[in-house]
Amino acid sequence: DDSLRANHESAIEEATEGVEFGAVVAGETTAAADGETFAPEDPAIGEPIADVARGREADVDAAVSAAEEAYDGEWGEMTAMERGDLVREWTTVLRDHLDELALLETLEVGKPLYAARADVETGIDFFEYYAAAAAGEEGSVPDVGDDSHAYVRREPYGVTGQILPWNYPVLLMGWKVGAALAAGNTSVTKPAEQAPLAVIRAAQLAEDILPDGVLNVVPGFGDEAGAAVSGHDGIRKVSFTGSVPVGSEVMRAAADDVTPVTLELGGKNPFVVFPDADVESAAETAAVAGLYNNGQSCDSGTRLLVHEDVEEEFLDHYLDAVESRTVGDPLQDANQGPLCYAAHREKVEEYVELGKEEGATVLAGGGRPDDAELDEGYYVEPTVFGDVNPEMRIAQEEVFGPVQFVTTFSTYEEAIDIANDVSYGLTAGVFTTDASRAHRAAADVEAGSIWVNQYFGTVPGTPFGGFKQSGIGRECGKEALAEYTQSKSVHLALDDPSL
Ligand code: TXE
Repeated sequence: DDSLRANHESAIEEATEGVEFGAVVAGETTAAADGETFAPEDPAIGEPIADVARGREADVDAAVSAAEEAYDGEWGEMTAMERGDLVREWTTVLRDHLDELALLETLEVGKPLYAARADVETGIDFFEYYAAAAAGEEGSVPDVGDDSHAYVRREPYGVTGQILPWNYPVLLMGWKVGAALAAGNTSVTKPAEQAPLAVIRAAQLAEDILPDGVLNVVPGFGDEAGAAVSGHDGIRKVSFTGSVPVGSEVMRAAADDVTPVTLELGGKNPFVVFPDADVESAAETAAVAGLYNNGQSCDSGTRLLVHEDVEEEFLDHYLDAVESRTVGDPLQDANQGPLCYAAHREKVEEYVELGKEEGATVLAGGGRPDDAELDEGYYVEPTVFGDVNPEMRIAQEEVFGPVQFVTTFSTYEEAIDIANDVSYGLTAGVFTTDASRAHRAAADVEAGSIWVNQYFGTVPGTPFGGFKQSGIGRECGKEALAEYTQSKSVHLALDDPSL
């Protein structure tokens, strides 16, 4: 039997055999304190993958105690170089287990294997980057005159908390936990309830390398384990990626004991094609910008703003690119698998219906793929809307699915106005062969990252984060290390040198 279902069932067996998906606390995998579990689903077949410990407040408390002890112990005494050596040792083991981790992500997120591998590898790259970057930090020595000497130390917070979404589990673990540990903190991480498996497994692979309690993972639901992390008074810094309403809630919970937060809250990102652009290349890039990871990316380029003179040429190439994408079994490396979970597909489908009701025209997709084998999974066709007015809800709200729209502009000012007229400001694409226009647009568009004649270019060295409601603070790059440390100024009086 080589049906999609049979292949997934045997892949689930292969990926989960002999693994206990518990909480990882103090270097050990344990059941939840009350013994309860939950089971994330494989969205390609709508079946549970494995039982996972359902962590709650008591489990987060235990993890915070373990993390405090680790911070007060040998971890707190190590140099950045020593910590980095251990993290790098762990990344060697992670790379040895790349296939296993990628398979888990394919099963829990629904992303194609090739993408899961690429995403997990990127996460591992981030751990390595931070290990090296932290070792290269130098502090500073300001000039304060002859009578005094001053220097600025950067110190870790201690125990830090990370709340992860489901779209890029190990990659975002790399962004957040990588920076936290490299900067000298210990961590308590809460993976998303839809996708905790690869994160738990990655943490287990550190059990013999990192000192106990440095890296803790407590799986569970947002209002249970998640709220216990954001409201915990032993956690001195919280980093969260997810939706705007939950981001505000995390911030409110953290505010009670004035815990600093880094929030990354999604986007509704413009992709602007000026009339002098290489239109064919822009069109092909646009399809990937909107459809990679099924559009379930905070940095998806979903609002295609195209100059009216090149609209026809753009649409020709772009719709070809969209229609040539394969939707199917993620284990067989289709371009797109299912959406991550049932309720999420419902949300995406509601937006597709809303777009139709608001009067937009469906230029591609608009429904579920017509393939009986895919009926059990949470699939949606890549969907493109035309005749969209920028005021419509589908033009303003984050859909987080394979849904893009095309609208035109006639002047530079109009393009910038539309690009900026949303509550988000995470990323933007600018397509032009005019260098001056590229730099001007890069300055005028309100977003934390601008990509010119390319899309998706986040590398470890460049900061990533949002303007406006897309968030607070920055991840990636040295800014992330700064967010995971606090400065301390030290002043020392210099005596008169006479003997
Ligand atoms: O996010 P949630 P969901 C957007 C995207 C998506 C929508 C909903 O538009 O359709 O959010 O997705 C934890 N206290 N993004 O429901 O609920 C939760 O358990 C503490 C954008 O997945 O924000 C999970 O670990 N934590 C995005 C994490 O928060 C809580 C990535 C995210 O869940 C909590 C994902 C609480 N009260 C979704 N409630 C991006 N920025 O890339 C939930 N959580």
